[in-house]
Amino acid sequence: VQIPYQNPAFRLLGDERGSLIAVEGNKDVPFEIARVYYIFGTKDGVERGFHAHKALKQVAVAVRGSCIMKLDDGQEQIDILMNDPAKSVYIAPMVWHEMREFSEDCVLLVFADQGYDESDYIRNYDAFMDAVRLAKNSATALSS
Ligand code: T46
Repeated sequence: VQIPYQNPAFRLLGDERGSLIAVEGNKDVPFEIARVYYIFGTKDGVERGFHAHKALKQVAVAVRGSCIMKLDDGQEQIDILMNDPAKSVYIAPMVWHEMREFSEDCVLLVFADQGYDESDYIRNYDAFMDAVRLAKNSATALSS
């Protein structure tokens, strides 16, 4: 799979009291952290996401419970089971993503390198595929 989604596992700082994970920008995630948000209380059967970001870089982690994250770079698709607070997924720019099968207790924590900007979203799959093809064609033109 070519989609570069695997972030190294977060370092577990545990002792006899339990576990702790610290996340620092440019260290545990590959960017300076500008925004953190979390998704929780997702109703049964709900699917979320269904967009790509033009430039935003994000790292997501299910700190509690589980869900499935689908990543699609326009060529390949992969389903990732997110169920480990130490394992995160990198959502690169121009990767279409969908989340489904949220457990009732799922808390999906997301670190992002920029503030919220609706104009950075591509929420239409055909428009996403057009942008992927355009980027591929201009890369081919540049290399020839
Ligand atoms: C993403 C996936 C993983 C804000 O006002 N500020 C924010 O920082 C965010 C993230 C959302 N919003 C507003 C925009 C919508 O009116 O909250 C509402 C729900 O957002 P959305 O429908 O985009 O939620 P998801 O779960 O489909 O997508 C979210 C993030 O928006 C998105 O960037 O990559 O989680």
